[in-house]
Amino acid sequence: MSELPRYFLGFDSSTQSFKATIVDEGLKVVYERAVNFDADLPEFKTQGGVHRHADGLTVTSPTILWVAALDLLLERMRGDGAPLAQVRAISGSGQQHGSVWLNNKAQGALRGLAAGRTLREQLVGIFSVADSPIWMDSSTGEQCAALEKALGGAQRVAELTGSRATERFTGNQIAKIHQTQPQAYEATARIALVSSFMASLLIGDFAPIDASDGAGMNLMDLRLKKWASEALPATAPELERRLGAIVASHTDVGPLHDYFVKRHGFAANCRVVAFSGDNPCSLAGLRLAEAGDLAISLGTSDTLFGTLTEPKPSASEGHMFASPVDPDGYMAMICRKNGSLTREAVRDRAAGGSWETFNTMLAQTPPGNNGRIGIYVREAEITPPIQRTGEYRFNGAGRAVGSFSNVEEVRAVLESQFMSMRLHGQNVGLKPARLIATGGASVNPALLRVAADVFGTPVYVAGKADSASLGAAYRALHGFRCREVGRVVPFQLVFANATPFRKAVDPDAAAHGVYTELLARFEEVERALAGGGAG
Ligand code: 5FX
Repeated sequence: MSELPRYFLGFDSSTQSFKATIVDEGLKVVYERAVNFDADLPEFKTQGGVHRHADGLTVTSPTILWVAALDLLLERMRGDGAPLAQVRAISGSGQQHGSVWLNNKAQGALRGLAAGRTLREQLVGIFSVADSPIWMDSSTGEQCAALEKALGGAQRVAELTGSRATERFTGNQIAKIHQTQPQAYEATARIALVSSFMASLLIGDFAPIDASDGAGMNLMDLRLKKWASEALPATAPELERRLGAIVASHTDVGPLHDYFVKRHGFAANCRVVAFSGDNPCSLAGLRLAEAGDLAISLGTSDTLFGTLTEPKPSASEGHMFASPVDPDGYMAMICRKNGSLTREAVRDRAAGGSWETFNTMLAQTPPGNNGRIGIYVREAEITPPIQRTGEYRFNGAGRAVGSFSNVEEVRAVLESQFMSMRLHGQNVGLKPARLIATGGASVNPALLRVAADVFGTPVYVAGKADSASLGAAYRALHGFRCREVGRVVPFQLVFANATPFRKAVDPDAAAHGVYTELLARFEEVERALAGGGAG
């Protein structure tokens, strides 16, 4: 009797959508599908998956939206005939830092899920805070200052947790909720991350937080991978019992709940592997194994990341996380908030909303834009921290100017994004030998050309733009293998036979030289803005 193929499913609960990718044991993608929050679940009235609040700093998403999206996506998958009954393990990715606030009815409701009713109907009453603060929130400046004061400064917080106190990081969001909604905090039995919450739905119980996503909270001792005993009381009282355990990212967290077997047609022996953050999952999906392999993810936020054997925490920028694929390793990352939405705003204004026109216009100016530098802060920026939104332009002589021509503008936005990533990546120990591009914007060759020239390295593209859900599927396979043999299997063995990435573009040495020369002036301009000055 021939055995049926075994499949591995990765979910990605991202800012704007919920996606699924299924791979076979040879890592071939056999199925993909997505639900878009704004378009497919319009009753939640999100824009780009989120609600922006009137203060301009607070950003949340209705938590029940993610619950509804899981059932909707699974219904679509079943309708498509996706091989759900042959999925042997599921893992997932969640937008980092977002928190889910569960009350004392939550665990019972999760355990008792009945297949005859939707998740949304059964779980609508389990939240102590209905709207999850997400990574775009920058409203916790006060709480960050208090944490740094309590722990002995920014460098000390970075040494302990991997990052200085950071506004979107979950611990500071927890401190804010404790201070502003004390009754809701009191009524909270468990605080989950988006990642561990989605895993909780699947196992029908509270799922642990994995060490890689746990590092994005300012609460975990980065080296010990345990809750940092000094950080917890400086954040909120009786926090440890509300956070549950931290596990290594490859850990099997339990069997799939019967709800999904009965309602959606999974097999009863399907396992769930700890979910992790979207950037950690992308690191897995992009198979970043060699030092010098850096990923550049071009999405709602732009991130640059790679693996390190020793963390180099910095008080001024970037983040160190635990590796999602090696319990002894680390990953370094920088995150820019002004990514796709900022590029698109310039495209809409200067190139009539068309990428084709944008690319044609880009070819009309030389690399370096004749010394022009533009810094576009549509949203308060994370790297470097620039709170004041606005657009800042400087001519070749370094003087502030009010505007650029349209062709100069399209080049300026890309060059400043990539120069900023080069500069700050270098500051956190990321030394590029090649870049692997992913995310929605990685399909644009003109954009990759600018990246290659700025960094001076070839740029490869992952076949699929969506590396987070793919990485989650790889991690499902990795966790499944580790459980099968009862020890940690090197992640490299999981992808040993996968098709290599395609090289999209080689750098042009002359153009790279122009950017290297421009970088010192770019750094000065950026530093002045981050320090509160403006053009
Ligand atoms: C990383 O620190 C971030 O805040 C973002 O990249 C989110 O993870 C996007 F989901």
